[in-house]
Amino acid sequence: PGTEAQAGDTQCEGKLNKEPECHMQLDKLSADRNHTVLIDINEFNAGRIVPYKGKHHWDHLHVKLPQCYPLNTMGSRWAAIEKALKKLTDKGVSVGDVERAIKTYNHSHRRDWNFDALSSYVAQVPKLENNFPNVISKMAKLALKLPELIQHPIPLLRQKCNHAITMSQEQISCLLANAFFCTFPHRNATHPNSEYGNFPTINFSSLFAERSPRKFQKLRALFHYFNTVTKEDSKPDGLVTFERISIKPSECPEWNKQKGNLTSLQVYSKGCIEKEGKGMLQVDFAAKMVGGGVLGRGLVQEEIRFIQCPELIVARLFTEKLADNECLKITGVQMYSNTHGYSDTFEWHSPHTDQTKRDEWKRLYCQIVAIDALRFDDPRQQFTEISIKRELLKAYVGFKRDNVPTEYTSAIATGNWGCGAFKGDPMLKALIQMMAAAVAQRDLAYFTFDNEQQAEHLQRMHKLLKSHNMTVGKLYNLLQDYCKHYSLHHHHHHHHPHQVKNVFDYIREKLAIRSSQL
Ligand code: AR6
Repeated sequence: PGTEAQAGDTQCEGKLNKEPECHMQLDKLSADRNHTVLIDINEFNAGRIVPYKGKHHWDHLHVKLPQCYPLNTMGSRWAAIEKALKKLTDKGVSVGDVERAIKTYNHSHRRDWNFDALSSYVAQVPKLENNFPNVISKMAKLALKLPELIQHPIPLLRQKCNHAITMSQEQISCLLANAFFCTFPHRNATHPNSEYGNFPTINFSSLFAERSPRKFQKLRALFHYFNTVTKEDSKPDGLVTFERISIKPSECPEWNKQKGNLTSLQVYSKGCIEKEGKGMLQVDFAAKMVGGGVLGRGLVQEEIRFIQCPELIVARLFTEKLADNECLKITGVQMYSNTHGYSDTFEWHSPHTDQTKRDEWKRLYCQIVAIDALRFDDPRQQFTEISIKRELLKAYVGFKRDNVPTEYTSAIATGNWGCGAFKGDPMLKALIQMMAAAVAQRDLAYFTFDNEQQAEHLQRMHKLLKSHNMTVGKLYNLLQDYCKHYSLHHHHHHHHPHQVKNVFDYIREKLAIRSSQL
């Protein structure tokens, strides 16, 4: 006994690779032309985290920091910010004081920015949960440390660049405190042709306006984060890396020529990516502008993750809109909050103590990849070669391994990517992710988010495909056949779209015919 289970069992079910177990030791932390490190590496190797010094740049390749704002007739912008924020360190400040402070250096928005949501939060939040004047005072002090904590320019992660930025969690907290107080210059314009029109917003002004239960819950979580990072005994002291990956056309797989077989797939009807997918590469069902509506009304998978792990929000400061061949990978963010519910039922629940271990660079073993699916207003658009290719490429750039052997690479934790707000078909999207994972040679954990029937169907489909030794190329061709079938039948039945066979039924029938012909 036991011999049977051993043979070729490296991919056996239930054995998905996870960090830190599958971790391959990292080289010493170092910076190069593709990796900017905002802390001093020599100091880091001696066990200390100290900001790295450099010369700031005020240009289109770097984040424009408020302390670098060119002197003008109004004097120094940073001096104005310092003066305003210092007032907030007094005892007993109100929302009105915060609003007035922010508007002194955002004078042009003195009429159009409103603080309803923030006022309503302060009026409703239990005193024990948050002592507003106290946390505001600590946040103002933290924000004021910006010139001390960020002494090296932060490159913008622009389209077509492969570049990583590593910084400390303390630096992130300071940047986020500045975002809260809306100090980042040139980041308030809303029209797409403005200087940062291709970037997400970062100043928190949108979060303070238009009260709603969602904003209330978001503010609870964010204040909990700021409370935690400003407390001496809970201040995080590790590093986080943000990496933009952009693949060249020459690196794009030719899908119909892929001879690789599908990798393992474990489907779970219970659990979620962020908890049960711990240690794996966790997919963020992203918007092109990372973080999506986190600073506004949005509150689905991506926004919830950004609220639980607010360090993710800082990516919005420097990550340009993702193109079709790009993703953003984030390593080392901490989870600060436990939450319940989803969308309108979402609630901040309690502080989360993140027990995740850290790697050699003091980053938590937590890796997230932001990939944005296509939004389908008309579901028919997705059953076309062009859409399928686009989604395959997007999933592939997210799943692609670093230069590390498969046995040291974690599995991917994903689910109904692109199938909620973006209205994709869960069956098609699951097949696409299976194909991309196969080319990347990684296993998949798939969370159906309480849908038991879907879990069953998906696991059965995977088993069927495996039993037919289905390759990525053959599956790709089957999908193309399905697209033809779909457009033909959808056309005939456009009043009854449900009469078009779904993609799983189609594949099952095709494979049954093939078997019977053998
Ligand atoms: N774990 C596993 N599955 C989940 C989880 C979770 N934590 N949360 C949700 N699901 P959606 P999209 C399932 O709509 O369609 C945001 O605004 C659940 O079944 O968030 O790609 C972004 O910023 C849900 O219906 O992703 C984008 O703008 C499904 O995953 C946009 O939404 C899809 O979640 C992306 O929309």
